[in-house]
Amino acid sequence: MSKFLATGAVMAFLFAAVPAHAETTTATLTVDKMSCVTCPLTVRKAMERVAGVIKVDVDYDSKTATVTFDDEQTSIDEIANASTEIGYPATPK
Ligand SMILES: [Cu+2]
Repeated sequence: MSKFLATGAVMAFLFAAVPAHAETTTATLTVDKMSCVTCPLTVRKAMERVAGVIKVDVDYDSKTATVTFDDEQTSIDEIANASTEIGYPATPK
């Protein structure tokens, strides 16, 4: 019995040590009002501040942002809002 409990405790510890598998989603947004080459940096910083965002690539030429995020922590709409709030209206493609 005590051996069973000890094994259970070890198993629980091992499971707790392994991070829960997070689902990630990659989505593209259209970003308006970018008027110079430093605008994408501003947009990227704003999007990266959203909790759950893993990776942001903003392309000035195509006026798009490609965002990878944990969809249990945030959503594409929240990320779009972060950009819209700083003056660059973003729309999920
Ligand atoms: Cu600019």
